[in-house]
Amino acid sequence: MNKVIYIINGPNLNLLGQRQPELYGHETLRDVETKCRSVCADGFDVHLVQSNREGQIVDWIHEARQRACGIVINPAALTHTSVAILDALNTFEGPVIEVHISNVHKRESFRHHSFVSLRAEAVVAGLGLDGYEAAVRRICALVDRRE
Ligand code: CA2
Repeated sequence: MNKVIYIINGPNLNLLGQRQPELYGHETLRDVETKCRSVCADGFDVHLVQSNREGQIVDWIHEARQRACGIVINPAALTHTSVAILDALNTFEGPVIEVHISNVHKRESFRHHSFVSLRAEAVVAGLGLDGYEAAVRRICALVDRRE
């Protein structure tokens, strides 16, 4: 059976490819899912989801506890505010990697703090959409190493 990596995306990321391409690129989340699937190691698959609601993201993290071997998460603005997402991630046993499309450290100071970083094995910021692929490759390596 395939080992599934959940790729969870937060508020406004459904607009990828439609607005602010200078900051967030020209590709859509579906493009991200296809590219991530193509870089998975043998025996792995990805499941990409997006919501504008914090509670839905918490629910998907709970679902991942049973169904996923790792989580790649871009919580978007909730990165900087959500203790609920951090608490949910702390109940997940596999590796977690936090992704930001933009370099949050080059932006406003309120984007410099992340609750999710307290749980993440790694943080990728500023690689554009390539950051998702880097995170998926790393999760595959970490999961294979743990087995
Ligand atoms: O750089 C990132 O990936 C962010 O997580 C993006 C968030 C921002 O609040 C974080 O500080 C950094 C914003 C997501 C907005 O997504 C859009 C996508 C396309 C067009 C407009 C917004």
